[in-house]
Amino acid sequence: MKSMNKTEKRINFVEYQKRTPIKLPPFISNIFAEKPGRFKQTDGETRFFQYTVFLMAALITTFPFGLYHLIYGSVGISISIVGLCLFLSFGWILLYHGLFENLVYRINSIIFLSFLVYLMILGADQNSMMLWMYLFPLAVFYLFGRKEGMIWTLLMVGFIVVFFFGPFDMDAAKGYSSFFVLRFLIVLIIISAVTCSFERFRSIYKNDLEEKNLKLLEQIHERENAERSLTDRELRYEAIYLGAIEGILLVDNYGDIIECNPQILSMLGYAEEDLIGKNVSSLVHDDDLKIVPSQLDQLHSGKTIQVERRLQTVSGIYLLCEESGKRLKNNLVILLYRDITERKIAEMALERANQALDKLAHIDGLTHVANRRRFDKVLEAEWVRMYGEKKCLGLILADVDFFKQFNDLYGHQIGDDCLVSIATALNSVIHRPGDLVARYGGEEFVMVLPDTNLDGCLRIAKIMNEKVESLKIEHANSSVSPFVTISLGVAVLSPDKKDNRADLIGLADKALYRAKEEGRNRVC
Ligand code: GH3
Ligand code: MG
Ligand code: MG
Repeated sequence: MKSMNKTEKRINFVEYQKRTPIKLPPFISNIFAEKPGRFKQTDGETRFFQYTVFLMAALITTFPFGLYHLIYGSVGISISIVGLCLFLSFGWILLYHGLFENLVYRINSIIFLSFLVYLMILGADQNSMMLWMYLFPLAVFYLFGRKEGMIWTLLMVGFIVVFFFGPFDMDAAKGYSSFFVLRFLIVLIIISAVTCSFERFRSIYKNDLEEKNLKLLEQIHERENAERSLTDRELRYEAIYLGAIEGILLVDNYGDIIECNPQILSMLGYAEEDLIGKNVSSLVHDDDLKIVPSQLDQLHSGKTIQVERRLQTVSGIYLLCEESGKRLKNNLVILLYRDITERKIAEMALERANQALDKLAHIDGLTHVANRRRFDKVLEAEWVRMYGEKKCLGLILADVDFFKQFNDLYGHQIGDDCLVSIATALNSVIHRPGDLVARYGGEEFVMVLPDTNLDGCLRIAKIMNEKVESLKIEHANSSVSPFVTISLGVAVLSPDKKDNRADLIGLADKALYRAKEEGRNRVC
């Protein structure tokens, strides 16, 4: 088998120790154990304060006593007393650095108890009388320590009682008078009471102080939070203000500009110092101010506004802007300007396109009079209007005579030109805004004549008939005239229902049919 080398052996020993630590009896191991919380009846800070008080008291009462012995009495006593003082001071240094706290307190307890025993054995001579004084600060110290201190103090009291009044009849005890012992016990009790109440007062005061501290900390924390959120908000506002695509003006009661953002400067071309102090109305086009005067009064009354404004740039040209505003605190008004010039141009182009589209949708492509679709709409609207106004609505249907033959003879192109000429002629006859000429289909036209009685309609139809013939468009294949002619059917109705306008078309169609039957180129 391979033998272990030195390091391995040492490691094994450490391992062994870890597994089986040296077991001491509990009352010994407890003394050396660094158990946190054994003295936790008061906190470390208080105990340190107690120890300091005790040390001061001990040094004041015992140290001079030790020096006295060094000069006049026994060297042994003086060395032990001075040594004890040094030991106490050393303990204080350890506590000051937070070292071996429990050990220091516990060794002290043992030493003082032994001292007490030693004192008893010394008997009642003058020296030991002085050493008794030493026990007072000890009591003070332990009573500060509350529960644990109480135990030690009771032990001490018990020891004294047994020593003096017990059944042992010890020689050492005989030297003290009962008065001295009683006096000692009474002083001990008084000191206990005083220190206990002092400690209580101290803890109340401390709690109060801690509470105040806590409140103060909370206030500081709240203030810090508020400040942080304020700076956050300021940053956000700044970001909005600087990064906005709108030009922003901050104006006062009179409309004088007191603040502006970079966007408005680049929109108008002004330098900041030139814009600040100007009145906002001086930037707006005069005509716009005439249409919508300055909104400041409205804004100050708390309303929000939105108007279109032309703003003059530094070079004199105008930007079309959308102005919106709102009153802020401190009588200030924020005005936002969005440049809508391009949007407006696009809108206008769109409107024009829409109008063109609308025209296309309602105009006949060949003759440029209204188309069938428009006719339907107008007829519907006028029918309802006449129904409401209890007036009559006239309708004329016109059809080109022998147009098939015209096409056959002259060709469709000439036919189309002929239709355009007829449409223009028909259109030239009507003058009232409500009248309409529309291409009904093929070579048929229709005229809507609101608020026109039968006589009026017949007269217009007659004029149309004559006007077309007077165009003198040659038609060699017509059997009624050497020129192109039209036949017209007239109908007039006073609408009695809202939706029976088809009757009117039917009547006009019948009249047109009769005109054709009766020989064409006429009005029926
Ligand atoms: P009438 O009405 O007198 O009875 O005879 P007509 O020859 O006009 O008869 P019909 O209504 O049957 O003929 C319509 C003709 O109109 C048919 C077609 O050749 C011609 N027409 C219809 N629409 C157009 C058009 O847009 N352009 C041209 N050039 N001709 C058209
Ligand atoms: Mg026809
Ligand atoms: Mg015809």
